[in-house]
Amino acid sequence: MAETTAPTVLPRGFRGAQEGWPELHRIPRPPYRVPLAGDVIGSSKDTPVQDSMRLARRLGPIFRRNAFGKEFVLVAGADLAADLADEARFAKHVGLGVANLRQLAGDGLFTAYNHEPNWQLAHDVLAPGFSREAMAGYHTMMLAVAERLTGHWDRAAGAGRAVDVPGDMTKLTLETIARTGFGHDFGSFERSRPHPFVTAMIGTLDYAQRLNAVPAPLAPLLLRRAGRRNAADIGRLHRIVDEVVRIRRADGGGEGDLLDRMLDTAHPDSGERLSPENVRRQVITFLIAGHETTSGALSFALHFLSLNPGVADRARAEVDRVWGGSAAPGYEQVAKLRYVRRVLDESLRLWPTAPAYAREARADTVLAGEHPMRRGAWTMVLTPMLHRDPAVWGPDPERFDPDRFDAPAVRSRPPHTYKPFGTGARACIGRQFALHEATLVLGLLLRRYELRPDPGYRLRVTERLTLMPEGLRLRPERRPAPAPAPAGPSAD
Ligand code: MNH
Repeated sequence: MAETTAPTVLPRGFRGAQEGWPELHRIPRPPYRVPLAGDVIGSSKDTPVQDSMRLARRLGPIFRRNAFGKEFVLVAGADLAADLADEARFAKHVGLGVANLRQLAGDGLFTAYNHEPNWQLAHDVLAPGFSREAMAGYHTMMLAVAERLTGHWDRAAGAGRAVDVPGDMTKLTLETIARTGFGHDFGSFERSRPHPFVTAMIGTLDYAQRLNAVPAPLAPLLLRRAGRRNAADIGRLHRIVDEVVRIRRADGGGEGDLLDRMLDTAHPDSGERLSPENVRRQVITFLIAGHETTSGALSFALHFLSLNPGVADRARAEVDRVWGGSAAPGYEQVAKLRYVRRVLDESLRLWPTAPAYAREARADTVLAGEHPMRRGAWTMVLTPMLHRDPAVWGPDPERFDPDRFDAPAVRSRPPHTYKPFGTGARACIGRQFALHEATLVLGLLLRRYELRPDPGYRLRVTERLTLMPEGLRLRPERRPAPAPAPAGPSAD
């Protein structure tokens, strides 16, 4: 079948692989292609990642897909992903889903093109907000938000009710980033329905994903209603963040949190500050990036804990041993939960909640010595398949096993085989924040509850650029409080 040609109107940031990959024909593709529509057989607009995972299983470590003449290359194998991690030859590519978010977040930190000056400016101004000292400062607020969650779960446990795990984790992580980063309280736990910020955010993430499933030139036509709803969602998000900023300005400053950095902090060298327009983009970026993926990570981890009682017992024993009966574990006591952290690492291996990242060639190069790429050509790393490459993870990569992350096992693996937070200069700035928050919360929940699965639940993963275990419910049961910590130095 003849290759379809690229449409003449491309969304910004999209370059078809037809131009950038001179030996594209050597890269496997699905056997059945529909003229114009492309590889639509057996694929759904709602599950692009899981469809790509199926294709990877059939086609191997590198393959291509075509939708409406948009041809792109996906990488699922560890050797190829390791080569793409070479920052001298490759950089972040803002394409597909990420490019579709530029309507919302423009040159905010996540969606900025590498060449946009506001990336480096915002990166340098905001990075100290993720230093160790800054993180230690967030800890008490994180604990306070977690107590709202346990209050809610205590009531459910008392009534023998199941809890809505993704819904509750979203309340928790949104409140956490809003309070620590912006001194703002969205009142999520007092609401019976999600905060309008969350509803509008889900709308825009979903729309950004759907934009990939229609031919670009026809998007305004085919998605007219959805496009109008998306514009309304963006307007709603803008109004919410403008209010957060207005309150801060009226208060005359906060206590040196992320928002203070965005508003008042000059670049250490150039003295430059973020413009009001850019501040708005950063606030939206951090409120979304700062909670949606952490919520998914916690939800998947709780799912796996509920299905693996042996793992849960071991993790719980660690929490009891390290934290004892201390009502409020200190900052330092969180990083000591080594096994709980491995549970999280292993959950993010199987279901990395930001499931792909794109890389582009800085100059003409040959990927892994085999696939020539022209300058600007790009590919997507399909993280869930990178994390299942049997050459790295062994013959049974689907098995949930936190011991894959004990120190000797990690040392025995080649570098660049585990990438839930992306790679290089544009990797996640909030990684330590997310890991601290999630480890703390898992520790608190394990210590307080047994997590009973809903016997009828089968994992279904929803996609809205990010991944989430759809409809996951658990039945928390209070367990007796552990004995107070023994006096004197502990064995840990
Ligand atoms: Mn986060 C970039 C995953 C938590 C803020 N994040 C990325 C990337 C991945 C990612 C992958 C790289 C994307 C790309 O290459 O296109 N992030 C995660 C995951 C979690 C997460 C799996 C939780 C688990 N992220 C957080 C938190 C914050 C945050 C928490 C903020 C408090 N992330 C960002 C920002 C970027 C980013 C900002 C963009 C960084 C840059 O480009 O400089």
